[in-house]
Amino acid sequence: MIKGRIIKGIGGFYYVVAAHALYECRARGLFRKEGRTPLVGDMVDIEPTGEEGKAYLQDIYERSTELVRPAVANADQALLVFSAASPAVSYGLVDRFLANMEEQELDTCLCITKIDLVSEEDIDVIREPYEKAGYKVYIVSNKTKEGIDEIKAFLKDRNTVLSGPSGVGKSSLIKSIIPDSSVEIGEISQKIGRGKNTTRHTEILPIDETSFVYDTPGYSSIELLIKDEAELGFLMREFRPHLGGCRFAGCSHLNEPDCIIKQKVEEGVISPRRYEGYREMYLDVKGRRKW
Ligand SMILES: Nc1nc2c(ncn2[C@@H]2O[C@H](COP(=O)(O)OP(=O)(O)OP(=O)(O)O)[C@@H](O)[C@H]2O)c(=O)[nH]1
Ligand SMILES: [Zn+2]
Repeated sequence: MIKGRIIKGIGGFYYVVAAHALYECRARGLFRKEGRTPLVGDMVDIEPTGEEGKAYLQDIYERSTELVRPAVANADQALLVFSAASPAVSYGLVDRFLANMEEQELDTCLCITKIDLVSEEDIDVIREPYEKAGYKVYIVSNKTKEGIDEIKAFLKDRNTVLSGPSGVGKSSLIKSIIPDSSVEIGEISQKIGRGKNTTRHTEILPIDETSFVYDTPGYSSIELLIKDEAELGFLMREFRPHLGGCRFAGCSHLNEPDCIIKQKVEEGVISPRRYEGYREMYLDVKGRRKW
């Protein structure tokens, strides 16, 4: 028996790196009976079958974290990647991703790519709402390599989920960090300005012995994990210190009088952009619940 890590799962096979070798593994039938599903990121015991590069997945170690979206184990932080331009920032997607990460209690930082395509003023406009909310925002260019060293430092000795919409430069970022990695870089389709979704499966890539990135597929929409819109305020980092300060206990922060959140937006403490994101998510969750 050897201990390893699941780095990829495709079509019923799990790819496990153990003792510096890659094994294609089938999970033993018992997992299904026990209702356990191996996840990318799981530390596992495998038993080589005797055939070269093949093994059986025998046991899964206890997970330090378990995410639903993306479905991975043992990640300890996330980096949300989005581009300053081409494609333009989808603020709605950023807010949704952050809300899901807050719900799953995974610490998240932001990374704005393609800063070589816009002015410094443009970058400040994009990053400000998130810095105000309390998020660390990195800015990088995969072209000039500006900001890459800071990302390397952020990734050092951690298991980091790399996530973001299609075409924002996640694969390029990995190439900037690990120049000899084999990830594919898709050409943006000029007509629709969107990526080709080159990455289709989550895959763990090693940066060094103790630093790993979880490269996840790009997306064009995100479903919120929460089912009750009343919880949404708690997922907004910058709302939290003020919650409880509204006149009404169940304040939705949308139309009620004497709402501390709306007051903080007016005072410039909370960014109007983030408040708008909150409003959209609130109405979305509420609308879904009716069905
Ligand atoms: N100018 C500029 N172009 C970039 C930068 N980063 C990536 N690109 C380009 O953007 C396009 C998409 O890059 P990818 O790295 O494939 O994007 P991705 O996020 O991995 O895309 P998916 O696999 O679809 O999720 C490619 O044509 C890259 O050359 C950057 O910092 N500056
Ligand atoms: Zn309120």
